[in-house]
Amino acid sequence: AEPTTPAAERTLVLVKPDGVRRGLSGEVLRRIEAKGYTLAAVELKSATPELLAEHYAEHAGKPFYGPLVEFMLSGPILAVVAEGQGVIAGFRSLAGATNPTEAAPGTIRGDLARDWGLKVQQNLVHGSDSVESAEREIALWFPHL
Ligand code: RTP
Ligand code: MG
Repeated sequence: AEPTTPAAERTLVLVKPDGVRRGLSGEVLRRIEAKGYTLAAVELKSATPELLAEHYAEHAGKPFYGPLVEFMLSGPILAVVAEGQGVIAGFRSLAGATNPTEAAPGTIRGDLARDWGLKVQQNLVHGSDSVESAEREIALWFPHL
């Protein structure tokens, strides 16, 4: 029998307002495609408090939650569905550590983001952290997909 191909997964990537503002949307898309993943959907969006409350439900009550929501409302966001085998963990590797000062060179955050001394990490991108998160977040940001 033919070897079975692992199922392709999908993940939600967001280029956060700092990334869009700095003109880095194309650079993020370039890195996703250069790695060999496929773009299944790309749309420039404005978040709402309601959408962010659902998207960041796991962080409600944390000290950075208020500043995080304020930051995510500060400008347009590029929402992306990326597809490919292992893309959920693979994009997290491309993104690098949450804290841009600690993110390794070669990663999106390591190469392109820094600590600005603000109340929240402005770290350019979001990537879903599990299959369950990815399905939940894709349904939130792309209800028609
Ligand atoms: P993301 O969800 O955006 O892909 O990032 P992540 O998994 O690496 O980080 P997470 O723990 O889920 O935190 C969500 C976002 O909140 C901001 N944050 N700031 N102490 C801080 O200043 C702080 N901690 C978290 C970041 O924007 C982080 O990406
Ligand atoms: Mg997260």
